[in-house]
Amino acid sequence: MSTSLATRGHIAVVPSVPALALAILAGALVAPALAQTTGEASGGEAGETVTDCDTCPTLVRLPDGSLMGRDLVTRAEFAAFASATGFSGKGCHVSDGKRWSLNKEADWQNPTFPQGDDHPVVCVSWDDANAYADWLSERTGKSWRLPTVEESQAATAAGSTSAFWWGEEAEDICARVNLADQSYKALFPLDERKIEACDDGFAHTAPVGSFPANAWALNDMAGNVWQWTNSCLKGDCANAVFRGAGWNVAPVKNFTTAHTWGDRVVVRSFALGFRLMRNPD
Ligand SMILES: [Ca+2]
Repeated sequence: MSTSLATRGHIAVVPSVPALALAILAGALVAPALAQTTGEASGGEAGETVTDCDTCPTLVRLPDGSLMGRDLVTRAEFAAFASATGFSGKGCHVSDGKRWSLNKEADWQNPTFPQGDDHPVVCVSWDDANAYADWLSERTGKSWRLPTVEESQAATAAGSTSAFWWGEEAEDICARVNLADQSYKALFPLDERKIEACDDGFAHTAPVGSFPANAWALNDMAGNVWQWTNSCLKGDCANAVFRGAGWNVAPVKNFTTAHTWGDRVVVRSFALGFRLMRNPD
C-alpha cells in the first residue's frame, strides 16, 4: 500500500514507523496504568487512565499528553449509543474463509458468531464509528474522534522501532494477538492461507484486553479486529484506512505496526471495529 495518505482536511505523507517512534518517544518509555482520574484533571501523567462516564471508553494518557482509548470500543459501549439514539445498521460483510459476501441481516448485534459484551464491536462502518464519536462528544462535552493512521501506528509502536510492537519476529504471536490460528482454522476449513500452527484460544473475537498490553498500556493494538482510522485512503476520502488486522487474518505480516488496509467508509465487516481518541481537557 502507498504510504501517501491523506488525513481528513489535509494531506499528510506518512513517515516510516521507526521515524515516528523516535520522534514521539524521545527516549521515554512509560510504565503502564499508573493512576485513574475522573476526566476532570488536565495535564496528567503519561500512563494514567481517564474515564468520563460509566459506559465511556477508558482512555490512557500518552507521553505527548493525548488520550487514546485503552481498548477497542466494546459491544457494551456501543450498545449505550445504539440504545440512546435508536441506531440500526444492518448489512455486514462476512467470509466463509474463502469468499467475502454481504449478509444483509448481519449487524453489530449479530455478526454471525457469538460475542460477549466485553468483545470489540464489529460490523460498524467508518460512518457508524464517527456517529458514535459525535454522540460521545455531545454526551461528555469533550471531543472524541478516530485517530489518524499516524497516531494509531505511533501508539502501537509505543516507542519501539521493531516490525511488530513486541519485536522483530512473529514467534509466539499466538501469545501476543488474536489472529487466524488453529482454533480459527477448525471453524473455517475453506481458508487456504498460511494459518499459524499455534492456538491463541479464540476462533472469533476475544474479550478486549485478553492479550498483553503494549509499552503504553494499550490493548489489542494489533489483532482481534481491524481498527478504522480518520485517514483517507490514498487521498480519496470516500475510503478510509484501517490497520491492526483481525481475528480471521493471515499471514502474520498483517500484524506489523506499519501494515495498513482500507475500504469505503460505508463498509461494515465482521472483522473490523475501532478505537477512539479524546482531545485532552
Ligand atoms: Ca484466534
